[in-house]
Amino acid sequence: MQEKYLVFTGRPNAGKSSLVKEIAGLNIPTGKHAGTTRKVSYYPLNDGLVLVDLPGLGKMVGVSRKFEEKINRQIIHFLESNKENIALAVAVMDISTFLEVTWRLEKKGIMSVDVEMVKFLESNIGELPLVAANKIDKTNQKDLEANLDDFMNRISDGDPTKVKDNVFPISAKKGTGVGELKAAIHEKLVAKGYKTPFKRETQQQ
Ligand SMILES: Nc1nc2c(ncn2[C@@H]2O[C@H](COP(=O)(O)OP(=O)(O)OP(=O)(O)O)[C@@H](O)[C@H]2O)c(=O)[nH]1
Ligand SMILES: [Mg+2]
Repeated sequence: MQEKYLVFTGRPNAGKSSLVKEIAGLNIPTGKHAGTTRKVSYYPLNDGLVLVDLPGLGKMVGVSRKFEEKINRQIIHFLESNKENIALAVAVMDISTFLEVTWRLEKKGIMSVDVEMVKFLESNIGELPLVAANKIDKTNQKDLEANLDDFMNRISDGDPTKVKDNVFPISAKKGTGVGELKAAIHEKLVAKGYKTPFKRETQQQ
């Protein structure tokens, strides 16, 4: 039977692997520098579902430009060739630096990779992904709200009410909000027929 995927996407260093660790209780490598996860990594869950921790899409530290491009192509290839097999996508982003990074890129005429990723997943898979707005512990409430508002405006083309239920402010490091996100992932998967995706006995350690 064709495997189905619960996939975690995002820029390098966004906190994808840290979140996967928290959500699925897996002991996998995380790191200070962008580019820790260097291959598409598969972790079987229950019900024929496989969790996929992707490398980061974008600039990595400590690898050649050629290797970085190869990995970036692999990520896009995985997402495009598996669009029928992706049960659910979770786009992980660093919300604490969102506006700062977005403005810097805009000056160079480049669109935010986080916004682009959400839009790409939405059109590729046919539904809005869940979004883990991570690293809220690194920002204050006022900046967090400004960053979240701006991000939600951008991914919804100016109608944030359409997307707000999909966006979860979290700290993978401290655990804040992770329970709510996990519950939302669980609920979406159950609605798609995966009854006990996170059941522990069949999980890889
Ligand atoms: N302050 C803070 N740091 C975090 C949080 N989540 C992850 N980090 C840190 O961010 C760094 C990157 O975390 P990873 O989980 O390796 O990120 P990743 O997205 O898997 O990165 P790549 O595999 O390189 O694409 C590590 O130093 C983590 O400890 C968070 O919520 N708050
Ligand atoms: Mg990683």
